[in-house]
Amino acid sequence: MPLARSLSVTSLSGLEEWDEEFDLEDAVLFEIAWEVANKVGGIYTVIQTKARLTAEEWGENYFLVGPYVESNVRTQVELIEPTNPTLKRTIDKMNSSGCKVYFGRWLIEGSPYVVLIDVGFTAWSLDRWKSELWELCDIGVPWFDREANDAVLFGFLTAWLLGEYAAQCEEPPHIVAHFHEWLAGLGLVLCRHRHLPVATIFTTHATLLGRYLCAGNVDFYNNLSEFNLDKEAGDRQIYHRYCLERAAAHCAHVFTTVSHITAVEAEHLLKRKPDIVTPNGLNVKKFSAMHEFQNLHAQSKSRIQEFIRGHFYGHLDFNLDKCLFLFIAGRYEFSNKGADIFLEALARLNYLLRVNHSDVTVIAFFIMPARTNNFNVETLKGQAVRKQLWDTAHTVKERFGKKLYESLLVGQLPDVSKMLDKEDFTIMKRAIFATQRQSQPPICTHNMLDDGSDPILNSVRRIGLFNSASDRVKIIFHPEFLSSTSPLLPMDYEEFVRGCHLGVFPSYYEPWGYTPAECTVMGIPSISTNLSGFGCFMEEHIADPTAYGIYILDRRYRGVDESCNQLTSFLFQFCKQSRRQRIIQRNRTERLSDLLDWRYLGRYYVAARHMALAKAFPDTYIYVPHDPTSTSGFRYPRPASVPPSPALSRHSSPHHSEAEDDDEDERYDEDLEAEKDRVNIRQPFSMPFK
Ligand code: U2F
Ligand code: UDP
Ligand code: G6P
Repeated sequence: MPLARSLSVTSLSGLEEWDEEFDLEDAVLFEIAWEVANKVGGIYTVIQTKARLTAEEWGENYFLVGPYVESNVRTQVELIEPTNPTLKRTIDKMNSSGCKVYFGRWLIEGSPYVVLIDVGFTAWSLDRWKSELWELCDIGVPWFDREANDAVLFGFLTAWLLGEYAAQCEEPPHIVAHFHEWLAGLGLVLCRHRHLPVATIFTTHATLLGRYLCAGNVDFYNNLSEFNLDKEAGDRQIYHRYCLERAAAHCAHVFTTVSHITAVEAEHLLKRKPDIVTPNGLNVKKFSAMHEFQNLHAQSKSRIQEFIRGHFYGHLDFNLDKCLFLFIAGRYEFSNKGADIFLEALARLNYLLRVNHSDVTVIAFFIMPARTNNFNVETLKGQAVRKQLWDTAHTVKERFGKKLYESLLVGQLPDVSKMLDKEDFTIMKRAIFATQRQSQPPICTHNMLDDGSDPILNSVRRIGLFNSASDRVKIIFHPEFLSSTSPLLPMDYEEFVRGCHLGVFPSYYEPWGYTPAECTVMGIPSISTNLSGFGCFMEEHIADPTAYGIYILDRRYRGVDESCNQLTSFLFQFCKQSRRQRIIQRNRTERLSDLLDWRYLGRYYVAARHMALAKAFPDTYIYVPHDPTSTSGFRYPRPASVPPSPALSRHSSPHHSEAEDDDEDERYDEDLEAEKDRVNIRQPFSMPFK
């Protein structure tokens, strides 16, 4: 996701550079994924955000290879003639042999070149290629698995492309081909089988079996070494996909995955230990003004508040200024993403807030796409009513203003009792009557197709959080990804995240987890877990993650109920923070951005490529592994300044006013905090961890 910020950073504070002595002049890099210019999930974010850095390194010799999808090409790609003569010959040759291969620039940061292959155009070869695959490695792909059929076509076509490119080169080429995920993996297997002069890398972003097993309520991590893999894959009808994935992992010169936790999983489920972990980064740009992201929070928050005014019309019996917005977002995998324990924790939080007579109201958003039949009338009506009240207030204001003006024109102070006449009152009463409502504000914004069996709705029914007046926790389920063109909540996802107070991602299965990482670079605190790649990565690099607004839930060594209690306690602690403390915490969270920047994390991809080149072309390249102590990179020490926890926090100004939102005071405090913490971060690398 492009994270719009204004001024780019040129250096990463305190980060040691890796000194690479690799001459890549005559090498070319192909990066192959089904999600090149084609948004399906998290891999798109990886490729799209990393493109600028990789394009900077490889220049004209970097080509992304993906599927041709007309609707995507129309909006994201500028088709051009191939710039590289060898590639031009390759594409021409393929196109004259019954393929449809396009070349263009992907219109994203870094404008990388893309080679897009129309797999449907070559579908006539499917049966032939499937039988070749069977002859080659006994993998039989059933006709009804459309995705696997696409994987076969895409695999044979990418291997064709690479083979043709190698054949068209005048000098023996040095090609690196980096394949992502099982859908692209067959191309790699074929490259090795055909002995192409290609250094191959395979990155898995999750294992197929891991995802399936976890979704089925299995005690996954305690049984990693016990599973009968062939049987488990067969039972789930993914045996052929599993074979493709495992074959790619084993054939690759270099095998990588996105986190240490997925590395362990891959070792057991794919039977190969990854050679290197390549964590996912983001394209971070810094604002020139330090507080800009705080201002953006305030702006986006007020837009969410507007939506809430409409959604809760007739039931606005809580103080919007004391309202905290929490959210969970991502693929709708109810238990893998931890939506189950989030709901349970919300029920417990509701109880705690009530018995403690808290004046805070929590609104928890669930943004997870499900099958729907568009927005429901009740939610649309809410926004219409809000708009009508706004218009009414505006009309009365105009009439009031006119009378005031006329009175001033004749040199008289207005008679306040006559400023509003009968008609004004009628207009206003009518508007108020329109806001009467018999029902509670809806939980779900859409008409669900599977309402009766939907896991979120069923949990809400069970825990009884129905947005009633006495509840301190309200729930809004938006079963569609956000869009700025929505008639209901016209905000894109990035704006929405900025306006929230806390992202909650208590995943059980999460190889990396972009959502909490995105929160971090926007300065929004988040809850993740020690079963997510992101959570483990942050734990490794930060001495006291909680102080930086990175709450890491223990789902590894605790039972579900205990994890749920811990989550409730995180949420309750968060609700007890004052505005001042939240602002300080956001500043700290944002300061971690460099850690998640591709300019730092890109080095692991660089190392993987060098490793692969050295393995494939040992006469030309030598790979010297880095000293692990010098690759540990960032270490964020415990902030020396006041921790933003209500119990421990004290006011740093002796003449502090109790008014929470005294912005002057806030600025002073946060600047002081920032300065103290910055001084600490400057002495990073040898800090003992914890
Ligand atoms: C891993 O995530 P994946 O991208 O492999 O997950 P998928 O199941 O392939 O796709 C999930 C995405 O599907 C999209 C949505 C999700 O991000 O954008 N989607 C949608 O557009 N419409 C729908 O109705 C439902 C879903 C891994 F699991 C993560 O932890 C990693 O962060 C990621 C990148 O490495 O790879
Ligand atoms: N996302 C989005 N729109 C939304 C909600 C989420 O584009 O309304 C994106 C989010 O920015 C993130 C991705 O969906 O990049 C989810 O990625 P993550 O790695 O968290 O999980 P995945 O779904 O890939 O397993
Ligand atoms: C930002 C703004 C402040 C505002 C605050 C609200 O920091 O710059 O002006 O008071 O957000 O914070 P809150 O956590 O209450 O949304």
